[in-house]
Amino acid sequence: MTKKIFFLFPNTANNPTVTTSIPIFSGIAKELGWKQKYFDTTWYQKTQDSTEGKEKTGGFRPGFVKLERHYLPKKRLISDLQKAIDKFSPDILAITTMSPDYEFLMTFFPQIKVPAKTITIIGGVHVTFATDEVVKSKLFDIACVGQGENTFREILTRYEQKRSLKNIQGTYFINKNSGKVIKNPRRKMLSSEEVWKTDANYSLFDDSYFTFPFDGKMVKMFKLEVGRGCPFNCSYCGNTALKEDSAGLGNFLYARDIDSIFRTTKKVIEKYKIEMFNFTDECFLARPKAWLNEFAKRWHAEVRRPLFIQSRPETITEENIQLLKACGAPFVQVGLGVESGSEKILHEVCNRMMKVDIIIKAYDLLNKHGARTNAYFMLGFPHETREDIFETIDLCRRINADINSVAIFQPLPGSKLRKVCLDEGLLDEEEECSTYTGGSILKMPQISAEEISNLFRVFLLYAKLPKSYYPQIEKCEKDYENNKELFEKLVKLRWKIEDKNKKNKRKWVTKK
Ligand code: B12
Ligand code: SF4
Repeated sequence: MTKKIFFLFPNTANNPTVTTSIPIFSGIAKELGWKQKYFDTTWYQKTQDSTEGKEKTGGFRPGFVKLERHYLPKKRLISDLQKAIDKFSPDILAITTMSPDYEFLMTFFPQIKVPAKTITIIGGVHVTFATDEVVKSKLFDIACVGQGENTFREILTRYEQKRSLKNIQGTYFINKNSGKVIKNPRRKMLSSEEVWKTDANYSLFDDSYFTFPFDGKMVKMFKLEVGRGCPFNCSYCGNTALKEDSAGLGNFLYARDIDSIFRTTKKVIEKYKIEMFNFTDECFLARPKAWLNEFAKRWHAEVRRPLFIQSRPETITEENIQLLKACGAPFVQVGLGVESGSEKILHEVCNRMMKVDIIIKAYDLLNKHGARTNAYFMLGFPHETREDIFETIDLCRRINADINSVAIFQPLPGSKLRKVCLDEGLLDEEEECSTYTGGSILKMPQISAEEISNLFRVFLLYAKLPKSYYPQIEKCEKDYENNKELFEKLVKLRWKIEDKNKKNKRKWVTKK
């Protein structure tokens, strides 16, 4: 009989997300002839909506949320999921989670009655970072630690062959009744050739998963994996922890095989009429030069659609900008992690080892060439003071990026900075992380969580309006309840200034 697999993604965001892993696993299941069903929590309203949060702070344009769809009430989630599982009656239930997703999963999954015959397997970075916590829940039969491609294939193959699932490398096997756990040895990391060997299957996802608001209209956009891993070691980032986790097991940095990139782009352009590509690679320009040149040549010849990339400020050089131009895309949006304008925070807390000067130079160069720019800022770091935050605000004003994303620091499981927070008594182990717009969960002597949230709300007003507005902004910061009208007036003014600013920017001229 055909075997059946049910994929579950407890998406914490109120916008459509295709995880990188599920299409890969779906491709493997398809190859092995399994029937598949997909369920995610995207369309159920969450308690915290970071999109709305960003609109309120002027991070997104007013009206952005209205462009999005209508959501189902959260209370329907349990009954809908239960019905879907009962109807499909899967042999395997496979769940993927990052830490916020896992916390969300725990708000509803314990109430789901999984059929007795179904094997529940869970993986994702949260499982790698917090394996013991996942195992202790006694909700899963198998926890996958680290990369999952070969582990997943082996689980499905053994299941079909009616072989034991107890001793598969890269997994913890859990007896849900007794709580007894078999900790199997880790699996070697995949070679570059192996990573993209599987033909990822996107057929579980309809058009709505690729439709996003962009510049006031809806566009078809595809998140494309072109590399994995990052060579840097920032203390707040999961990449640093994953690198350490893979030590001694093999490769950690991957540049995707170029042929497989173009096979995927062709496929999705045809199937979903994709207009723009957003690379999931966090440091695109750190890939090897020869690879980047070959990529640019082929993008120009075969795709030539707009590109969204992320990189590090140090990688923004005249040479790399020419390389981006050589892709022939009508525009390129470059997102850089800025995080802080305080070198104390960048060096001593974030381990970013970067001078503020380098950040300024990177944006000046991108602005000169007319690239679209995105800047990511964070506030609420351990040891950060109000003065440090104002250094970040000043930097935001100086670099003049088109899009500014502001977040509140969260001590995510796996990150080095979480350990620092715990060691220094700034964090209660049981405290759950919030979304990046939700608020600080640290207890710090020099600044309160309330002050961080207040500064977060008005960050972009301080950064974008003339300094003569500071007394008015400060009123909104310190007494928002009694100054909501003023706040809205200032947000509108901010957008007016941004629009004028945009017109003055130079155009991105591509290579013909
Ligand atoms: C691309 C990316 C995204 C994409 C896609 C996310 C996704 N779910 O695929 C987007 C932009 C949507 C995203 C969003 C967020 N992200 Co993100 N993201 C990444 C990034 C750069 C790469 C992830 C990736 O695609 N890796 C390749 C895939 C194949 O790996 P993988 O997902 O880990 O899966 C492998 C294994 O974990 C395992 N596995 C996974 N699931 C399963 C399931 C089973 C059953 C099995 C057997 C195995 C298995 O096998 C897979 C193949 O090897 C990572 C950094 C990193 N290096 O991980 C951050 C990262 C995962 N993101 C992170 C965060 C915090 C977020 C957000 C919460 C941030 C926010 N703004 O709120 C949101 C979450 C939104 C949501 N929808 O839930 C953190 C997570 C830290 C943590 N402790 O959880 C990371 C580590 C970066 C960081 N700053 O530290 N993200
Ligand atoms: S450069 Fe970015 S992706 Fe790399 S370790 Fe630092 S924060 Fe993480």
